[in-house]
Amino acid sequence: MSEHQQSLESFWMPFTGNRAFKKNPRLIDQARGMHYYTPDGREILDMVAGLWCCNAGHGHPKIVEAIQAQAAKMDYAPHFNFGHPAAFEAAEMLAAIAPEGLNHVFFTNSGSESVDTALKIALAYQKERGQAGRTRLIGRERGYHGVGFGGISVGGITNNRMQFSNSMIPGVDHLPHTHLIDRNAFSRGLPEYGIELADELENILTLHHPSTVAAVIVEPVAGSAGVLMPPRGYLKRLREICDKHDILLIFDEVITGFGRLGDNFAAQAFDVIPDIMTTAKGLTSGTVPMGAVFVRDEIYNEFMSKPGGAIELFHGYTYSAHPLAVAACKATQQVYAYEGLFQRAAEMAPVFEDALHSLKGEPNVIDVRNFGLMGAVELAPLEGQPGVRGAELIQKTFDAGLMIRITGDTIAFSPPLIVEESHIQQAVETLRKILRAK
Ligand code: PXG
Repeated sequence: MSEHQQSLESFWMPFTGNRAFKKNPRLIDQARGMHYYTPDGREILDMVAGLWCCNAGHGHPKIVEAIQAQAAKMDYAPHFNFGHPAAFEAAEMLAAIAPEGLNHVFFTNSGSESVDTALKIALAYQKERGQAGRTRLIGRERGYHGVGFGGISVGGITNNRMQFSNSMIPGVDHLPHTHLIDRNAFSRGLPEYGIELADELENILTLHHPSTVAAVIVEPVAGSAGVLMPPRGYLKRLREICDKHDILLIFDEVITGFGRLGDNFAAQAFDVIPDIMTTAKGLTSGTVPMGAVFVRDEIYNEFMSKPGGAIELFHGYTYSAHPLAVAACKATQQVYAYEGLFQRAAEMAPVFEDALHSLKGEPNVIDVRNFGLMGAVELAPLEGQPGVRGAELIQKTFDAGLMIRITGDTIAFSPPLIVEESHIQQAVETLRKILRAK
């Protein structure tokens, strides 16, 4: 074994074919603006914002400065029974851009922790308000809610579940996914067909009785499973059904939050307000791990209404509102606001849409879909070998100076919100060339 191969062996890489990667590593060690750089200095255009997270672009000087200054001032602060003023300021800043009524923020360190926190708050809330029988949770096929046991239980990606026996949390059902490629292929923006898929919720509720259900959790736009759009009217219909049966609606906005769809959150972009909202990623533009769960006033107040000063929620993390994350969060939110990046995403969305849809008709392209600065190009799988075509593309695009995200045979795009038209054209033309070269 060469020295080079040996040095990669200790790190068990997440969600990666370790053996294939370590035979042919794709290493990056610098990032600035829209680009990553390989150790030998090759420039890679980042069309996924790292992993859907670096919305302000890489190495923003204001965010870097804030993290450096905080590291020097106070390394760590416990938030069990003590408090760091900046954490309260960060929560207040977030409440100010949140959908109406979601004014309380619980800090975590990742999307997975945000999801588990949201599910626990939902269950505890039902108990607090005297509805202890509401224990069931409803997710959706092809949903991704991180990798905690709660998240994989409500999630609907088979591979992420089946390796772990039946150790899911009990009492979970799933709505059907919304990817109707036969009817909606090449939709621009929200697809026309499929609102009736929301009505499946009524059927699940009939089966178990609505009084047994605590919450429904969905991604407003499913990200990991290949950028699956909600059909027009679908999210509103889910909201109506939840309201009718007094069930909490949780939006997992880990990807869709912080400008990705051209508004603060998907809740605002789609004008459907959930009761709980999970976030991470863009919260700090990916610079320091952090998540935040936004909670509606009524839920928070239910916990706070009990007499006495005892602990209201038996939940929290050593690193909830870690000072470095808080500093990164505050600086990131300031950058988003001062630079108008969410607005910028909305302005670039039509350019992005036209560019992606220009790939219609290229070899093996069976769908193109987009909303805001989130998009996907789906390829026909190789006969009997789903995922192979997609996997090959990771290497081919990287060799051509482009970073994309692949799920199966679907190529996902979610560029930093600072993306310019020239970057979009470069990405699409690089991909077009690769698709044609066969
Ligand atoms: N919810 C959603 C909607 C996500 O997209 C998580 C929760 C979990 O977040 P953490 O921070 O625990 O990873 C995510 C994460 C991909 C990909 O392949 C997507 C995510 C993570 C890794 C890969 O598209 N999203």
